[in-house]
Amino acid sequence: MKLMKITKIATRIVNLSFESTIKTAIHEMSSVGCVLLTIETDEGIEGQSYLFSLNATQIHSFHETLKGFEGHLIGKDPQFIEVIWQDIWQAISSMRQKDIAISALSTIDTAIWDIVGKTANLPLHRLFGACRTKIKTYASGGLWLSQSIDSLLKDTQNFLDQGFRSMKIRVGSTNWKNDVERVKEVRNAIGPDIELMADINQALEPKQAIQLGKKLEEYDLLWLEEPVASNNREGHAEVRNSLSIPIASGENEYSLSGMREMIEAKACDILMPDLQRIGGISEMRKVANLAESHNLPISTHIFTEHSLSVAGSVTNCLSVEHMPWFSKLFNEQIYVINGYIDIPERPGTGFTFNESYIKLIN
Ligand code: SMN
Ligand code: MG
Repeated sequence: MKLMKITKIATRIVNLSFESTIKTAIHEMSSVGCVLLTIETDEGIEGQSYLFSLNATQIHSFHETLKGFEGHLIGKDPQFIEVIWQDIWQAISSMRQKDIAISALSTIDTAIWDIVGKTANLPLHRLFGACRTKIKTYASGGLWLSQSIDSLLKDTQNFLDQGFRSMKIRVGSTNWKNDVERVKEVRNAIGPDIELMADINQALEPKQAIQLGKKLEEYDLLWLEEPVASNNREGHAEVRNSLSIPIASGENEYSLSGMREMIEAKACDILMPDLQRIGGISEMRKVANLAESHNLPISTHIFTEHSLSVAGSVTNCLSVEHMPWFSKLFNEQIYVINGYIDIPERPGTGFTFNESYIKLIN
């Protein structure tokens, strides 16, 4: 058995600007700030991954925190990834606000899995035990709350032209009647055979969410997402029990224990782990297994490219969210064919940084 050691971590901050400012019920976004991570080894094999924050909020804190974990990595064998994960987890255990530290841990975990996959010369879903070669996806880079109805309808056509068979609209505005009108227009435009979801982004109180949800029941939504504040688990359960539309939630949960609390509270029908908040590929797979034991599916949140190895190796993954914001960072592109994305067959995560593009924007 050849032993391997981590020799260096390299980080960069890059900013990706949007063409225009976009809104959900609680966000106003014009860019994403990203920290790109490359972990080097004495075998010459590198692992890569990234984290981001909306509008680059606190991006330097994320960056410093990530760099601060270098001492936990140098000289370590990347194949002992569980030990590395637990060691960093231990180091942050006394912090009250763990969000930035867990994001850094997640990014490290995913980059190390990239090394482990490349070392085995296997795509990660095959290393983990593959269950599929392609996964359903839904269009999420559009249908924002800030758009006019005309603009929503243009998005629906663009999505269909790009090969999507499923899409998500943002709702949760101050006037629920506007939300109903927008969902109605979109449903009419796409017809009954295209899947549609709606995301409230935590904006409503349970009673308001139930009022809106009742009106939306006739539009055949695949799910209603984050109806109330993410930490209001009882509120989630109240909405879930009052509506026939399945409830999806969990993008704001950190680590396995956050998801366990969601499950215990019977807060939702579909769990949506976010690779950066949950703790990387390792923890996302644990979440999927925990969810499976409760007969619950997962659908991954953003991080389209880097969530594919999980989607290809856990049977209870329904779909991955397609968010195009980060695609230019990578040499390898994903394609949507009849609503599905192929799980990459390249070793590791299957995605490498496009250095010439990164140089261009830096
Ligand atoms: C979302 C959250 C944050 C930024 C963009 C979109 C949304 C989603 O909650 O699920 O896509
Ligand atoms: Mg959401």
